[in-house]
Parts: sequence; C-alpha cells; structure tokens
Amino acid sequence: MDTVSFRNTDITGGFWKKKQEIIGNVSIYNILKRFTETGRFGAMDCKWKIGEPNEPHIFWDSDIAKWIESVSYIIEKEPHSELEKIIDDVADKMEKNRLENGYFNCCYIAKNPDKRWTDRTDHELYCAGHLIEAAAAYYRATGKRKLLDIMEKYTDYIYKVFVEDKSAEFVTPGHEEIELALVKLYDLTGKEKYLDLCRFFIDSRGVTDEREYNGVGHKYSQSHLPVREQTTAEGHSVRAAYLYSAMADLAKRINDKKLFSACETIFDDIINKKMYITGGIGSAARGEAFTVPYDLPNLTAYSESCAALALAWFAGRMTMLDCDSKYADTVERVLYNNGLSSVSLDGKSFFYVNPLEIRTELLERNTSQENTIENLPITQRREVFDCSCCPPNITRFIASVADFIYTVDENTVYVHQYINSETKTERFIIKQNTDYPNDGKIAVTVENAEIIALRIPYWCENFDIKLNGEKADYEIKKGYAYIELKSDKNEILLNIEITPRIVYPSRKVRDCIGRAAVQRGPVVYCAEGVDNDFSVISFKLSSEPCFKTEFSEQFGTYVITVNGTVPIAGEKLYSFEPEKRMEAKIKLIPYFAFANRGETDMEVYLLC
Ligand code: FUB
Ligand code: ZN
Repeated sequence: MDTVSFRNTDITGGFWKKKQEIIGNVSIYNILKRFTETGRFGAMDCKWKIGEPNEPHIFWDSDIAKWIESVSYIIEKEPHSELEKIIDDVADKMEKNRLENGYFNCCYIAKNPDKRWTDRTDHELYCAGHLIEAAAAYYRATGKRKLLDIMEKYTDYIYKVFVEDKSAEFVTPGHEEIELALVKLYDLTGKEKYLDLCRFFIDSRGVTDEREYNGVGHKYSQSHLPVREQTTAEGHSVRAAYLYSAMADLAKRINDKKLFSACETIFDDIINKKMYITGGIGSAARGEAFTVPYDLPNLTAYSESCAALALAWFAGRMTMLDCDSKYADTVERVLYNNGLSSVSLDGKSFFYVNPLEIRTELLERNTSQENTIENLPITQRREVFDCSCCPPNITRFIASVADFIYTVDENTVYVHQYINSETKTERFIIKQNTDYPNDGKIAVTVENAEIIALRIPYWCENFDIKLNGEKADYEIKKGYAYIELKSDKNEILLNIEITPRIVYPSRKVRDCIGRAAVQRGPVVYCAEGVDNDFSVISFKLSSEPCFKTEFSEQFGTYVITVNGTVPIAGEKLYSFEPEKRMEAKIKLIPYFAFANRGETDMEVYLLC
C-alpha cells in the first residue's frame, strides 16, 4: 500500500481549507518575523562571537529548516517569489559557511567546529535531519537543487563519519529525527546509501553501549533495548515518536516484519495506556516524557505539540503497513484536538504544552515557588519560545495534512480522512465533497478503482452507505467498509451520524475518576470559565444529558450546551451534610479553541 502525497491533492474548501489559509497567510509570516527578531535567521551567517546578543542555540538550524519545509509545502501549491528568495538566501549562506567536508551546523560552526560529533546530546544529527527534510521539500516544490546538493554532500559526510570511519564519539543520535529524514532522501534520490544510513542508526540504537543521556537513563532516548525488542513507548515522547515513525518507514522499505511488529506493539501501548483523549502524548514535564501506564494528569499534562504531531506521523505511516482503523482514528484524534489546539485561532501564536485543565486560582503556585519541578503549564499561547520547536512543526503539519487522506494499492482506494478535496494519482481520480467534521455526509467520487475502503470512525454508532444512488453492499474489515465498484466512475455517499457523546475514561486514569468528557464526532470539547458563570470544575453532568448544538463562526464548528448541576454556594471545607446542588447548563467549546479569549479556567473532564 502506498500513501497518496498531499502533492496529489488540493483541499478545495471546508474546515481544513480555512486552517491552511491561516497557516499560509498568517503563521508562516509571524514565525518568520519572530525567528528573525530572535536571531535565528541571522545565525545562518555562522559569525556569532562571545559577548554578542542572540547566542545561537544547538537546534536553531532545525527551527529554520521546519519553517523552510512548511513554506515549501505552501509554495508548491501557490508559488511565491519573495518566500523563495528568503529560502535561497539561507541556502547561499549554508553553502558559503559550511565546512569543506560538507558539515553544517550554525551553532557548532560559530562556537566550536572542532568539537563536532563529540556530544550525543547536542542535536547535530537532529538538525541535519530537519535540514534534509527541508531540502527535499524545497527541491520538490521548486526544482532548485542548491539546498538539496548541500544536504546530500552533508549526508555523505555523515555516512563517512558514522558508518565508514566510526570517528564520532557516539553511534546513534541523542535525538532521533535524521532516520525518517533519510528515508525521505532515499525516496527522492533512490540512493540506497541513505536507506543504509537510516538502517545503521535504527539497528544500532540500544545495541551499542552509549552513555546515559543527561543522567536520565537509556530509556529517555529509547536506547534501553534493540528497537525490535522494544514493546513499550518510553522516554522523551518526541524523540520516541520520531524513532517509531522511522521504524515504520524502514519496515515498509525493507519489508521487515519484526520491525513492523515492534511498531504495532508500541503503538498499542501508546493508544491503550499512554495517550490523552486529545491525542496528546508524553504526559510528564520531567523529561517531556512518557511515564507509567494511565498516568495522564489533566492539570499538569505536558502533551507537547510536537509529540502529538509525531504520533500522527507515526500512525499515518502505520496505515501504509496495515489498514487497521486504529491508526487513522489516532491521526484523526490528533488532527481535531491536540494538533489544532497547538495554534491560536488567528494563527499567530502557539502552545508548546497542551493541558486538559486550567485552574487560574492555582497560578499563584507558579509565582510563589519558582524553580520547583511542578510548574503549571502556561495558559496563553506565545508567538515564539526560547525552545521553539513546535510552531514550525505545526505549520508543516497543517500544510501537508492531505498526506493523511488516502493510501492506495493496485486497485483499491483506502479513505482514511474525510476532507473536502480533489485528488489525482497516476491511476485514480478521487473527489470528496463534505463539511466534515461539522456534518457527517461525505460524497466521494472515484474513477478507475475496483474497491473503495472507507474508514468508519471509532466514535460512530450509526452510518449508511450508498453506491451510485443504491444502498451499498459492504464488508467491514478492521474498521473499514470495503465496497466493490462495478463501474469506471462511482459516487459513494457515506453518511455518518454525528451527535455529542459522553466519553468515560478508564478508572485507571486517576485524575479522571468520576469524570467524563464530551465529544462530537472527532472533536473533543471543554468548558471555559469565560462562558459559564460558575466554577466549571464543579459542574456535574446530568445522568440524562440533553445536548443542544449551535454553529459558531468563531470556532468554525459547533458549540454545545448540556444540562447538569452545580453546588449551591456556601459549602464548608468539611461538612456532615452532603453537598446541595442546583440545576445548571454548561456551554462547551471545541478543545482546540481553548485559551483564545483571555486567561480563564478550562476543563475537559466534567464530573459525572
Ligand atoms: O530537543 C529538540 C526539541 O525541543 C524536542 O523535540 C522538544 O521536546 C524540545 O525539547
Ligand atoms: Zn515542540
């Protein structure tokens, strides 16, 4: 099964078109501005001297690279000479300032080029990986080779240092990323050497006796076991999900069943024990990491934006190996929740951390106890962070969101995501007309396919399917409805009932005991203080909830009102009387839109 690249698809309207417009018209310019002001673009001159402002950071290259990659995806659809000029300028600087052997890292070259490859924790390979992805994307978008040539020469040098000479002071990257980038470079160039290098890094992880990362143990960088023996998601969650994505990529390219099986076992561990309802992963701030199963606190949820995006990339790759809806369901969970909460509705600012609860009265804890481990997440998005990995990751994710829609094989089209769009591959022409997720009606026309497989989302209770106006015959396999197509051109109407539903988390999730969330289709909801004149944490859902929905232009989807009760004021700290409650209605908004109207309380899980 092959993926259908976003390059083959135009998103022609609806929910994601608007999101892409905001990314293309606002976010990439705002990030450009903030990355310029903070010295990131200037650092590509590699001239920084001690005492000067804007000291380059070990992964500034990756910030620039992800911005280039995002822009490449956008200009591939709509050329833009000024943006190209900025990228060409970066390529010129890299060409001028790289070392003779091809090495480039703006921080090392400015500060200590002779120390290169001495510190596994120092992100050189992570930066190289992002630059490779950027170079491949820019070449595909424009046909310009300079950046690609620079990165091919650099990759050849990395191959020499790590595989041939073994002259670096470590064997595998402390932060995975280059592995999946090497697969992209291999796919673009067809050069086996790049796949071999990816395989070298993946096969060596957890095998060689590398020193512990910052004293936090081998699990932090997934180096505790050879990858094919790993069964649980461990350590820093972005590192982990990038590695798992690359493992899935490699498993597909070399048809490695053991590697695929490790990916599936780890994936199941994530979605069954370590993932938030929003698709967030890495619940602990300490180490930005996975912790033990079911340890999913709401107030202190870390849930880094990059980690959720990486989970979607991992899941998307797994879809190519096995058409089981658990993968595309997970992509969808990220898409409409943690993926989108990462960026403000106006596209200007970003969350790095995505909590599931905000209690403004507790913020004092942050200011009165500086330097404690348990800092509460910030409550408002920011335009840039000192560590600003998330903003340009979100832009490249949304710009290429159509990557997630289809996979195909010789005669079958598999539809994983429902997005209003038009697609042309060498063989198939496919169109989707839909207002999903606001509405569950999806009209798909497909030409030249013999079978179409439609994902029936995990949250769906009722659906029907028509083929060319008649009730369709279908067979459900692993969450997909398979329909045989008898004509060359077919119209399929999938109608999925979308109504608000209550989601009860496992009682093993300590923070959620006695609480439940509300979900409408794939969209998870939350309550904000600004909409409700009582404390949202004390609202209790009725046992016979009556949902009312109303479309909100501001959020681009529905808001929900539901009935329940709130405590009558005046409770004592301790009392021999049970709490008295009165009827109330609570307004819920999509989780992805929280914190767009000033600092206010927020709850995903309501008492039930
Ligand atoms: O270390 C590079 C990036 O910065 C990681 O992926 C994020 O978690 C943040 O720590
Ligand atoms: Zn990040």
